[in-house]
Amino acid sequence: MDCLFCKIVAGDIPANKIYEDELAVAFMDINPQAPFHALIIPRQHLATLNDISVEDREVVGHLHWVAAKLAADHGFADDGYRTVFNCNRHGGQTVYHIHLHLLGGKPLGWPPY
Ligand code: DGP
Repeated sequence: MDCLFCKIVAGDIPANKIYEDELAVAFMDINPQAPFHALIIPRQHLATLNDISVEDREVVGHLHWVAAKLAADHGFADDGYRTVFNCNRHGGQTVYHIHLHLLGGKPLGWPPY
């Protein structure tokens, strides 16, 4: 499958990986939008949030658990952070393998426009 993030999971394309387990891989975003900006992705290919099924609930929930763990491990859990899934064109999705953005390390603006 010609998927950039599947290639990062497989190790065929380098990435600054900061966490891996049986379900998920996390690595630093190549174009950071905050002092800390990681992407947390499932090992399995799921193109968009619209493609998840009831069987995928565990892995999608797990991505959030990894986000909270990384925020704690990197020392910004108490200050706070943001997690975001972008979906399709209006959501600003550019890579079609779901990824949870984890942004932290500064006060973040809202709303995002
Ligand atoms: P989105 O717009 O939500 O689909 O986010 C895609 C993110 O992926 C974007 O913030 C930049 C990041 N990205 C794209 N290509 C690469 C890559 O090759 N390596 C890494 N580490 N991040 C990438």
